[in-house]
Amino acid sequence: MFVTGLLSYAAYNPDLSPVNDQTPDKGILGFYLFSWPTHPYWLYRLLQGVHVTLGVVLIPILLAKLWSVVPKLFSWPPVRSVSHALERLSVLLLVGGVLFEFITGILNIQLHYIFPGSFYTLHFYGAWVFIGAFVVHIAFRIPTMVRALRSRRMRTELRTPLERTEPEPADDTGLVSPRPAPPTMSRRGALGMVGLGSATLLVVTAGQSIGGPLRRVALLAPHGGPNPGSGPGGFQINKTAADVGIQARDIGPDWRLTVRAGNRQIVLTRAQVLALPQHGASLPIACVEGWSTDNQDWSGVRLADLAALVGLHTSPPGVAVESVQRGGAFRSTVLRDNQVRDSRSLLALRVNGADLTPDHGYPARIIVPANPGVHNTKWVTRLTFGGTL
Ligand code: HEM
Ligand SMILES: Nc1nc2c(c(=O)[nH]1)N[C@H]1C(S)=C(S)[C@@H](COP(=O)(O)O)O[C@H]1N2
Ligand SMILES: [Mo]
Repeated sequence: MFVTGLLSYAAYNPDLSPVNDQTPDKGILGFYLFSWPTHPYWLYRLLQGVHVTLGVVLIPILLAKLWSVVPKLFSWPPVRSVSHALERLSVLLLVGGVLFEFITGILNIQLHYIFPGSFYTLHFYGAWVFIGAFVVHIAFRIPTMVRALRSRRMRTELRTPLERTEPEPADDTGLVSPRPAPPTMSRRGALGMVGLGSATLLVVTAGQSIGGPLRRVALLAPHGGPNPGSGPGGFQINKTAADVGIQARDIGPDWRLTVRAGNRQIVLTRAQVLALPQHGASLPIACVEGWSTDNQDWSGVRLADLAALVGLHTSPPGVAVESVQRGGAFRSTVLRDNQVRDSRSLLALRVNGADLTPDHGYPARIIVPANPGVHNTKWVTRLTFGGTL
């Protein structure tokens, strides 16, 4: 979770802040090691699909794990010595951190996309708290873990029915009851229940990321599930034009595209943009919330060709993108030079053989391979090459 989470963070191109990443006071935690690539085009779809699907599938495992140590969490007296106090503190950060990450993550994918407001920042800092505490916890617990796993064989355990289920032998961990009641469930029953819970969550979630026939059973998916409509624009919509207050006149005949670099600027009507060389690219939309569309056939003008229109014929720089959308978090973004230079990176005018629908970003939208959906700005009106916002 931590690795795919940090990769999602890197995919925002956080160095292009303050537009792409508005995490306050991130300091050295806000590091990035590389420019986010455009190959393979499905990279972000895979990584963020794994982050969110794995997160959902881990819920029963997390709950079972917490249940198994519950007596320890409330042991009395809470602190016995300095080293005990430190260990308790690390457990507090570990359990608190993981619950916090799961709760914020699930709220985000189920209820609301809130960027760059508090979710993104809280989940980012929560991840660092969690991983710090996790590393400390593992370092202290590895010997116990190895001993416990070596003490019995998985195969034997799975063959033991309820009537032959014995309590744990007494030990000094404080987790074994001194006066165990008769078992009500075998260990295999407990494992099976958790496994079945996870498998069920996998089935009702994974389709939003994997697509294909699995989409039909993605019942827990608020966006990536079945019934995204029909026709050329019949794929998932994150925010509709109405949701974000796009008015008919913003995207009607008066719409213009402004392309700038330094003090060069050109202004084009949609017909003029359509008269430029049109290129196709088959690419998905992969939202940071983990859902994604199957590949769609986009067509439009290459970002590199638009850079050339304002004099940047070789090695174009990055581009600041602005939408007609007035308020809200999605108004603008910055794409980096490697994204502009990829020949599949388009200012798309059409999808699946028809004009974009208003909800998919008509008159023009960004589509860039391996780009998080959030950076594929809809209703684009201005591109500033080499510019920041
Ligand atoms: C220990 C558990 C977890 C860790 C360490 C973790 C870590 C991270 C990190 C570092 C990021 C990138 C920074 C950010 O965007 O804020 C991230 C993003 C994200 N995580 Fe998690 N995460 C965890 C659990 C979850 C769970 C359970 C879910 C939901 C099922 C989830 C959903 C998300 C989403 C939707 C994003 C993208 C947010 C955005 O870019 O706006 N995470 N995660
Ligand atoms: N202007 C603008 N562009 C936007 C958004 C938005 O709300 N406003 N949503 C973004 C997000 S989060 C995603 S996932 C994609 C979704 O594109 P779609 O609705 O065409 O599937 O558009 C992106 N571009
Ligand atoms: Mo998104």
